[in-house]
Amino acid sequence: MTTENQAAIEQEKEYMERLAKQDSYPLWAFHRDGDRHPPKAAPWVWRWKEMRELAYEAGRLERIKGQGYRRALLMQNPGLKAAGMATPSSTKTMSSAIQIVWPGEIAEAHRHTAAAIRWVIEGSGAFTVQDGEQFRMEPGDLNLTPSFVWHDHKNPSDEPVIWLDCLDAPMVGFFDAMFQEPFPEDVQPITKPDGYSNASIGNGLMRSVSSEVTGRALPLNYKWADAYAALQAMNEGSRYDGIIMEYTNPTTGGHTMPTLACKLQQLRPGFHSDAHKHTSSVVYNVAKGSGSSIIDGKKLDWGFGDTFVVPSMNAHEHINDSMSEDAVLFSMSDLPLLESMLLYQEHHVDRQEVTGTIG
Ligand code: GTQ
Ligand code: FE2
Repeated sequence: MTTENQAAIEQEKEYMERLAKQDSYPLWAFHRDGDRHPPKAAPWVWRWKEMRELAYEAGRLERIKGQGYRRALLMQNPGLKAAGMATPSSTKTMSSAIQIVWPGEIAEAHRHTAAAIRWVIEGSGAFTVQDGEQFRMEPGDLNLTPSFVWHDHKNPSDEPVIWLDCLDAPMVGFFDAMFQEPFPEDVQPITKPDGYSNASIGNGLMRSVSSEVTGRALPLNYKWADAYAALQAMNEGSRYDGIIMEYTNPTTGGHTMPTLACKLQQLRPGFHSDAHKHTSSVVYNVAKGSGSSIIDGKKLDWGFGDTFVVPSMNAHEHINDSMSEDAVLFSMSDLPLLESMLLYQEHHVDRQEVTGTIG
């Protein structure tokens, strides 16, 4: 190194110190020292067997009782955890949890700016109450808790009920728009007849002429039998996803909620998808059957109840090896927000060579 270079380096160092005193940083140095590692989510899986056992244990923990909160186990992405992301999240944009509602128990009423979905995995005796209407929740049902809707859960049956919660909380937190408030009572009064919200949208085919189309999501319940029948009746699929349909917002015909898109997809016997990657991140839960996905070159075998994530821009393809049984995946993604920012991109890639495994 010449003395001249050495002098230049010293000079810049001294200059940068003066910039730091002004809370400033030179863009050229930021680009040049390009080995920064932004927190990156890893493709990952949380196994149903383990999460179910841990949920049951949480159900028996005394200390949680009466604390107005939820027996929910957040599934924390190890990539984000390692990078020091403060909120335990499954992807950069979504948090998800396995929640158990113990027999006879209520999860007290509250509301928050973050929107949530519940995807029921096991048990059929629980209800969620949303803005005065109660919804019975059974395995394979999807229930929406849109932003700022009052909600409490209850399980008057004698069997635990377990569901997957998914929230847009990391996105809401990014905007510093996260807040929450408790309802004055443990449970909210039921002020609407059963089926009220579904009736207000003519089961998805009609709209009340007195209602405004606002884009706001309703706290709807989508039944497993209806969603699965829709897939069975469908004959056109995607080369990347097999038979795939979105749970639509019936008032707009668009995405499930303003921030989250929920989909159900069927991999028919023997199906091996093509591979692609996209800017949206996806949380999956296995609804039926078994199979595998190759994500970023690593093979992940999955079966009923497993939750796994495909982070943004990770190449992925899905496989159903069974020649007799179909496989069904429920998924949730941040697609709506990416689309509204014109940031959604999708790219075809070659089918991947397997270089490792996940889980
Ligand atoms: O059930 O209301 O997993 O408020 C995280 C936050 C569940 C809920 C979660 C919540 C809930
Ligand atoms: Fe909540």
